[in-house]
Amino acid sequence: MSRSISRHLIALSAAVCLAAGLAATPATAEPRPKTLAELAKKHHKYFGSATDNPEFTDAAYLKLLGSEFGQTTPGNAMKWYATEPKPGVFDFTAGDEVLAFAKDHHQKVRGHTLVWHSQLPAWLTDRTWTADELRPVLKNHIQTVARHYKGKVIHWDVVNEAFNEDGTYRESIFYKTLGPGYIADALRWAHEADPRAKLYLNDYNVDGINAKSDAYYHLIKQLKADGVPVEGFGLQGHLALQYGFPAGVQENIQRFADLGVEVAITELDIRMELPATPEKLATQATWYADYVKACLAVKKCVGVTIWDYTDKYSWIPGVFPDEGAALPYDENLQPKPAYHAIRKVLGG
Ligand code: 9MR
Repeated sequence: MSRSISRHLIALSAAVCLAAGLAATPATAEPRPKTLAELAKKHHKYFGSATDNPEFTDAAYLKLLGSEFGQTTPGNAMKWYATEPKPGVFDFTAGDEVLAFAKDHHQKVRGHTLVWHSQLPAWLTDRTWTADELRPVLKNHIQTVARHYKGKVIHWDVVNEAFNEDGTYRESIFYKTLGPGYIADALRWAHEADPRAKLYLNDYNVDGINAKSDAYYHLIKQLKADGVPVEGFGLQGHLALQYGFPAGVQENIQRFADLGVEVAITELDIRMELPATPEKLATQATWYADYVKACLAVKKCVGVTIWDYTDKYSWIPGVFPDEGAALPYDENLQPKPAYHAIRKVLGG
């Protein structure tokens, strides 16, 4: 190759590189904004979103789920009806699908939930059980599911929604058949099956200090005194603008931390009566910020999960007619004021 041709080639390739470089990073480009996951990580917390398997066909939805969030919780995939649809016959397909997505996107996963009065298979609820019959069924369910997901979930919501609003035990099939000791048994059995997952009790309307959160406070204190492996308390955080912001959220989180358990905000959403107005969306944004702030203020509050991230897939309209707009992204996956408020409180 002659010297002049090679000089031309060098000049040409330099020009191509320059053009490519300019196209990739124009001189005016801002650095990529940090994701909620990255912002939360600076506080040593995770920021996550629940998800559900039918949503896995929505590519635009998945792109944000996988990029913005550092943690996910399967909304339904690990519940009893899904994991043990027939007695002793287990199906982990849906849960495994969520786990595979989370693994690909370096997300932590919360296991939800082993023992709950709702979304049980008919074979369990359509008959009566004696304690001697139900106990081994419950143990086998907990241990088979927890063993399958061993090492893959950071937490288990072992018992979900065990109390009524007034702090009395919910009369679930488990309570009625086995008595209150089913909670300690469930925690012990789950711990045997997956000793490293942090074991949680989880409920709604326990954000502030009230009769229901008091019941958990006393129960967890007793369980710890008895050496039962309870390691976390989950505040679901399903709020509604029309009921006001719960009083004492930070104090409540702190009192559980002081008992020696960690706390997670597990299912945060803030619904409103429709239509959503700019005023309501602004209030919602303040509430999201205030709730996240309460978690940031307590070292043992380990992270926040919103109960899916877009109004497109929120459970609210299906359950509360004429209510909705509960999540930080709208139905077109566009961020709402709440999203910007959360970013700000996380330091973004
Ligand atoms: O998000 C879940 C929704 O898809 C189900 O239809 C619903 C059935 O009750 O459960 C939803 O999740 C619940 C969670 O598992 C426990 N806390 C309350 C949540 C909202 O109902």
